[in-house]
Amino acid sequence: MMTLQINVPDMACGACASSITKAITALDATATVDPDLKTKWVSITTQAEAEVVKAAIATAGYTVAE
Ligand SMILES: [Cu+2]
Repeated sequence: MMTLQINVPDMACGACASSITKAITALDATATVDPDLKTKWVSITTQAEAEVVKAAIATAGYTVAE
């Protein structure tokens, strides 16, 4: 397991946070996802690769900041 910090600037509300959380738990059911709406950073503890997690967030319709 490792903890990723991913910046998602267009995560605007609880529904966004929920969509992002679902997208990540869909690829790793054991993942812990902690979205912070104020800072727009998502803290994710997961076995999945960072690039795979970022791709899942993008597929859910959100832009991942580099
Ligand atoms: Cu939203």
